[in-house]
Amino acid sequence: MIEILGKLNADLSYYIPSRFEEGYGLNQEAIAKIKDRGTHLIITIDCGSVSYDEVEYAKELGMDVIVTDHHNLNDKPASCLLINPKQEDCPYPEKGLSGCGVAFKLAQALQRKLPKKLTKADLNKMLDLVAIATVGDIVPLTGENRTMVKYGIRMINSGKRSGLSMLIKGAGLKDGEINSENIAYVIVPHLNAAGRMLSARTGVKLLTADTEQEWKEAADCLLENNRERKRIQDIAFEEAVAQIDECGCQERFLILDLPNAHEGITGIVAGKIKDKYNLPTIIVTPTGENKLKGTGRSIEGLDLYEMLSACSHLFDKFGGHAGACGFTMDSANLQVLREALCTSAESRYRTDPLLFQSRLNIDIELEAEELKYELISCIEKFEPYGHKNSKPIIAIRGVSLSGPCYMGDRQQHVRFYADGVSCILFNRADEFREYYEQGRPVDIAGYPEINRWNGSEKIQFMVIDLR
Ligand SMILES: [Mn+2]
Repeated sequence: MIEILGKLNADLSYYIPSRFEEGYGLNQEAIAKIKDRGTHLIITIDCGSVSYDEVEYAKELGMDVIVTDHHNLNDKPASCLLINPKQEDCPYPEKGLSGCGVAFKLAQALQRKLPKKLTKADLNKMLDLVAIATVGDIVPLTGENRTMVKYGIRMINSGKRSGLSMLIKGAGLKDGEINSENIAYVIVPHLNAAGRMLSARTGVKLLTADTEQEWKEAADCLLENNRERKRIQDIAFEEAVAQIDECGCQERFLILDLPNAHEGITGIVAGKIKDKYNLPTIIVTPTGENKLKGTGRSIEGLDLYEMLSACSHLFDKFGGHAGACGFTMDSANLQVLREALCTSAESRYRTDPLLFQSRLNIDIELEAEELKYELISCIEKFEPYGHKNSKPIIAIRGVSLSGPCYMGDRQQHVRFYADGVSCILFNRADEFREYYEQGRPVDIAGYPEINRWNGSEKIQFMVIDLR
């Protein structure tokens, strides 16, 4: 919006609410500050659609408000120009747009009205940002989102946004060869970590500045900050694992007390612990006097929001959805909450023990000799992969493995052959050692890739699991 409206000579400034002090939505203090800057019109992006009172306040102060958003309307909608495909009477067919995707729709509408001032090329140049935001907002990579991400990745790879290119190179990725996984696991975390640890404005500077000096400063700042984020996140993760190992408990719900963890990373750590143990996980940290802040992540099929709703009397505030929740409460209530959630998870376990078993969804079974270039290039046509459009997982049953070759500084990776197909398994080499050393037939699951190296091309199968 800053770039698009900037082309219309608009007199602009932007405001990003601090996730710690303000939360994500509109708030009165922010609106008052924005008014003091001499603002006449506020356009919100991805800040929710139900800030009725806040929008009324802005109107009282004499400002107009346009809300662009993609969240569910679970309360009284703001009474102003509201652009959100999830509104009941909105005919727009793509309901899964990201917050940025909706802003892009506004940009497209402006371009149609003002074709002399804004060109379609101006819009296309924005698609790199739409791609990053669409992947980062974890909306389905299907329909229009997938199309925008596909062309947005081409825009990223054109290298035209120099600040972004600097970040890409600084993070050790190959400029010009970025895919959706690189966006999800490298680019987004760098931008995201700035909002978690310092200020989201650094990311905006990287993407909108126009001097070499500013790009470099922003890129260096994001790289350094992300290293720091990773460092404290790893410490918190180790602490959490130690806590679980120490208590040796058999609970079906993990509630971990990490008093030293930075609140910007507890959500990520809760997610990693949930993945490691396949159990719903909440991490609590102290906040203010005798108060706790909790962040939870749940496994598929277990609705965390519903479980916390049953304990709502224990919280000062709580919110979220099936997979992720947050709350604040009196420290004194922690023990009661722990017992309630463990009891509830235990009863779910008794009725459905499989719920707590990690599962791998196989899309298709093939024979080893069916892994051909034609098949692989066919599978590539479904890219970019991501949320709700995951890479197809192939199972090959009853293959014998041979020729293991260990790699990595701790020999944690392994290459081997499965009925003549070259395979690679990352990080879990040790876990399956007997499989490739005994030659007994096993089932493998993963996906084929074309390994391009020194001008030659070879098919290799990326193994993600064996049995
Ligand atoms: Mn959003």
